[in-house]
Amino acid sequence: MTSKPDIVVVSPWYSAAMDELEQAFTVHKLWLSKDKDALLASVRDTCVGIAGSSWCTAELMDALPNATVIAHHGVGYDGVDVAAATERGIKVSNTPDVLSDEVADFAIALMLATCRRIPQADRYVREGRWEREGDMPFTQRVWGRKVGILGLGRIGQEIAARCAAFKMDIRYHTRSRRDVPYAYSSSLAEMAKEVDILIAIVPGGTATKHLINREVLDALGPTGVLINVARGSVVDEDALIAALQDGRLGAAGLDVFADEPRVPQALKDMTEQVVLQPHQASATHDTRLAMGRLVMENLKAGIAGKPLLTPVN
Ligand code: A2R
Repeated sequence: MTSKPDIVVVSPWYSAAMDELEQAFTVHKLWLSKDKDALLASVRDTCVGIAGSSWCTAELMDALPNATVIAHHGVGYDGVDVAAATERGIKVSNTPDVLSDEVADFAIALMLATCRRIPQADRYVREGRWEREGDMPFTQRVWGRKVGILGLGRIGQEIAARCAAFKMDIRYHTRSRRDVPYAYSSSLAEMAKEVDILIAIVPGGTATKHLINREVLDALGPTGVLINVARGSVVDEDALIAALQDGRLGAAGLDVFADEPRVPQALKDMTEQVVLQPHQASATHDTRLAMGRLVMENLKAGIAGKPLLTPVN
């Protein structure tokens, strides 16, 4: 029996997909290791691939000099030092497309939950307030309203298609205009001024850090709703908290945060105007299995010296 290639996995993903990975590779689990340096030293010469769902630094690459591929689990790869990988001749992949519909579904779910106050209404029933106090206060309409989408890539376009089914008036902001039947805004703040709901679905990283700042939040205004399914770094979280506390922003539905899994207490305390989710937009059985399998296929291709299925660099 030929031995299976050694790979190092930085952080885990869907367990059924991890099981399949272990059938194809000898998987060294860095996140479980008490002595990470010793683990890395033990596979320094034999490790041919790196995979993970969170980070990959130049230091890790240097500790595993025979790795030819870094297969990232997730479409956003802001935790991976791609420039360092490219410098070292290491190929990098991510998992686009297979999660686009799932994340788009979730963005719509979060928009509905936030505007129609579904978690709050659930609590209203459970806490006996319906019986004691009568009907709960009215909520905000979603269908037919103006929505602005920050980022109109693979996922953004799926969100837009779903918003169209809700008869919404759709605008978008990206750096370059697209050939789509939606109104383009060259300025994010201008778009925020025009819309009722702003949905963020751009990549993370320095280029998009704090794109949604105080100016944008104020433009969205006291009845405006922010939905973030992009990255926590895209929103200035302090400015968001202040805007919500001051009533300068109406409500927010957040699946991502600046320092996950830690969420500021101020956001947790705002039970009426904020809906919080634990970064779960793509987290269904089917989609996580598809993402895990794509990681595995990229690893196999990279190790065999073939082109990656979904290359980043
Ligand atoms: O700016 P463009 O024309 O390259 O459009 C991209 C847009 N985008 C930006 N828009 C405004 N300001 C920026 N600095 C900026 N940087 C990028 O985001 C494009 O329309 C969109 C990204 O689309 P895709 O690359 O197809 O990404 P996908 O698969 O839709 O995923 C988006 C992100 C992931 O990176 C995760 O962070 C998150 O959704 O789950």
